[in-house]
Amino acid sequence: MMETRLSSASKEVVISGVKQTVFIGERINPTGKKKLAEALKSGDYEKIIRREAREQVAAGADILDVNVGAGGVDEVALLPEVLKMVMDEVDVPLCIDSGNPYAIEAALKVYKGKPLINSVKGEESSLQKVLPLVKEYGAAVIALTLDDNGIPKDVDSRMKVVDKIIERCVKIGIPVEDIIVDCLALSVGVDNNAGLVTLETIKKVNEKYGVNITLGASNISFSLPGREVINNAFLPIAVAAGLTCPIVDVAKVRKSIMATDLILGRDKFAMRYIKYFRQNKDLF
Ligand code: THG
Repeated sequence: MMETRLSSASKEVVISGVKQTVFIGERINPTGKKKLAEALKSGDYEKIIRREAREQVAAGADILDVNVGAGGVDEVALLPEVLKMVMDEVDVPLCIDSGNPYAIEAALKVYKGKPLINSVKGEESSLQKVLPLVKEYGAAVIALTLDDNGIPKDVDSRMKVVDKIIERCVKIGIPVEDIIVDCLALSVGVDNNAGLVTLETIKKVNEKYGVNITLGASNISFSLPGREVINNAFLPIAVAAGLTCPIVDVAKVRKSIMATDLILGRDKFAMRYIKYFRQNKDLF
């Protein structure tokens, strides 16, 4: 089992399957958030960004994902500005979330510490643009199990994408422990096999490479009612299969994952769970 080490200006976070699950906070992302999208477009985003950063860390986020991809914004200019603001507000490692390699590079230039780049895909153009940045800046990277043809429906095709990305990383000198694989959750409301394919891919990646594994976990419940209960049913199974650092709305899933870590023998004497319970009785 590999360890991925990420850092902020003064803090290190270690991700590993034998330790507690690491939470990557998803909320600095305009997807489905009209207010944040408008704020990013108008330039009047300081209050909302600082608040989302502060509240997620208070809710237990170990790492924050930062995505400013709203329609009509200049990500190359905006991503480093928002990143600087988040670094000024909280001292946790950040996950630089953009499909634009120029925005990723601009963000890397201002980042203090070792960040996580989100993400590289299995297609040539993405591999050629993103991997040299990962290497040059000594970052870690999320490898998506998809390519030009979209998200493969079956486990073997997703594994082929994983094999390809890992081979290319190793070839240019990126350590395997700095690759975090995203096995991709799709909605079980759209395809009732989607959960099984994701879980099976997680197990295979874990067995074959022992690398850390992430997921945008809330995708599992997209288009369905009562999303929170579905997300909270899915996450523990995925953690048992090998998921080590989900991208989540931390406040909505922390309880279940703390209980999951306890059940999986990752919480000695249940100290962490009990401490959390004592400090947050109102949540139980
Ligand atoms: N894999 C990787 N990165 C990712 C994803 C992934 N980054 C983006 C996304 N998927 C994960 N982040 C989010 C952020 C928001 C939502 C879902 C995933 C979301 N927002 C609510 C909505 O759309 O209804 C808004 C809720 C609110 O207002 O609080 O669902 O898969 N590597």
